[in-house]
Amino acid sequence: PTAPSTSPGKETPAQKASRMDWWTDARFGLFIHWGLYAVPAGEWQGRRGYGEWIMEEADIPKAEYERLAARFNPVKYDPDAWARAAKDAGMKYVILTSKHHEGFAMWDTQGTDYNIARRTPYGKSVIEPLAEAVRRQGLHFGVYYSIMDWHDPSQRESKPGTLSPTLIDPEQKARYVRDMKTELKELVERADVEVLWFDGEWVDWWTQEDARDLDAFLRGLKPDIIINNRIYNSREGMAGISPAGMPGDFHTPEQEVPATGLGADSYWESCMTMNQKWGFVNDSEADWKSTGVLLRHLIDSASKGGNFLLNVGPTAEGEFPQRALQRMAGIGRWMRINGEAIHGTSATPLGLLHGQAPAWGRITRKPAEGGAAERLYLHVFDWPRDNVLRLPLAQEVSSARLLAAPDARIGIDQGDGELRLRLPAAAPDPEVSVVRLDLSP
Ligand code: H79
Repeated sequence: PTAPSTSPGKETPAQKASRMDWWTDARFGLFIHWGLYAVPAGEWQGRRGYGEWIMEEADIPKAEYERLAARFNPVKYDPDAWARAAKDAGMKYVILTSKHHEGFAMWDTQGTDYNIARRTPYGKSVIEPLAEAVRRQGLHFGVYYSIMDWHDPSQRESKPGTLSPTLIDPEQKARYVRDMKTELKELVERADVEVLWFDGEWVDWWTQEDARDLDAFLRGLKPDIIINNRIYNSREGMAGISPAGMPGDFHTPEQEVPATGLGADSYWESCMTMNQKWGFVNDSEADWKSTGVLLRHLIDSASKGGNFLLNVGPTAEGEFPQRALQRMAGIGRWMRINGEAIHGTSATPLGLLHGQAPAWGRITRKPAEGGAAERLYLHVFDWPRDNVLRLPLAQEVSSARLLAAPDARIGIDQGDGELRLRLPAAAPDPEVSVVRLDLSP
């Protein structure tokens, strides 16, 4: 169970639920990792296999890395096209990297002159334009922000294998934290940021007191802001789970969907790449997950009560890679027919009996609302060989419909605490077919 996000006593679980309402309903968002690392695109001095960690992993000196800025000129950047792609994929929010571990700010900030407006031929911010485009599509907007900064003078030159740079000097740290606040305040105010997605918090100098102070500062700026758990240095591994009682609005499993979810009272979001890296890299089709695999991760997350944040790494010219667009379009085709089985749904105990998801697929649920019956959505990953889907359900079913084939006949047998659905001989959807069950009150 997750503790209330703000200081205990300031917000009840119901108040938190109401603040988190749009985010919980959304279930599906777009992550965008965009920074100077898109220029080398994963390759340095003839060696490949790097990603957005290239500065650290290829041990590039600050002065040399800075020169990438002169080559960052996203003349093809079309924020409306990005926002439309997100909307068409069925995503409800977008999180853009404002500043990754490399320390390069993607907006025109007073906090550091190491920013896109000052150092690149492009010469202007990319953040506010995306925030505006995203809102024109009716979506929500947030930013990623790294606490660790490989460029700032407060933090030593990167060394290979150094995940945790140590501060040189306490005065430098005080100045750095002031600059962080300047930057975050600008972002919240200029882009009306709804989610702050922190990362790089594991460095040894980032204390709980620092985090509490920043947390209070941000919530003071915007009381209904949503902040991930990584504002606090408390993560237990890549599973992204903070201990109970740790403030932060949601847990952040990275590159995985928790096998059994994280419990009914907890908020979480699994973030995942389509390929092997978060930033843009020159790679090949073999490095990419298929549309079907990504779709199943989205459904899996929703069925366990969590969100799915799917990442794209745009090129330094400002375009989403074709492979990313193809996958987003494929998921979007599925979502246009089956989106009601994702958006606004929650987990059901039936979907994780004895901690096990059904062998044939996943289940999401919508409570009875405004005259509508309680609904269960059966996401059939593997079509049953005998065309009969069995469910341990005693509650009476008033209708069963395939979202991809509303006119197809489904036979309903119920008895002995079991529901048996006689399905058509073939799955109507090549990826995942969804059966909508209306339950009698
Ligand atoms: O921005 C993307 C990546 O660049 C960044 N997070 C996503 C969203 C990231 N990916 N990998 N890492 C960061 C590696 C971090 C690994 C560790 Fe740790 C940091 C291992 C030990 C310290 C955090 C704390 C994870 C385990 C304990």
